[in-house]
Amino acid sequence: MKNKWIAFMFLALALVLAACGGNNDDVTEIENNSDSGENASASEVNVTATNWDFDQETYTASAGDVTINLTNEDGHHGIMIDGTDVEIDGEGSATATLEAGEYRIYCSIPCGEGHDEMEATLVVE
Ligand SMILES: [Cu+2]
Repeated sequence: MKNKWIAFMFLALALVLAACGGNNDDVTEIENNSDSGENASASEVNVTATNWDFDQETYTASAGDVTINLTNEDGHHGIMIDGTDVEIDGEGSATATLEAGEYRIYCSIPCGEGHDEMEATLVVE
């Protein structure tokens, strides 16, 4: 009779522990899902061009769908990105699916004496 009681207590304890463990696993899964959801969401890169510069030397984006938005603050410029189909003539947007890496952004329109210096780097993580 005493042995049966001890066995029952062990069983009850095991159930409680299993239930707690299960809950923790659920919480972890939910957190992981929301993280991967954020990574999968499209990222945007805003580039402002002037005579003759881009507003940043380095732009960063998350791997996946990356949308580039170009604004011409001064002069008329465009963007091309090496190794991608991205091509914006004047103001506008373009979206490309990019893998992690470094890409060279450069002005695609002969815009004057500083044209050759209009370069920036897009870092995709
Ligand atoms: Cu140019």
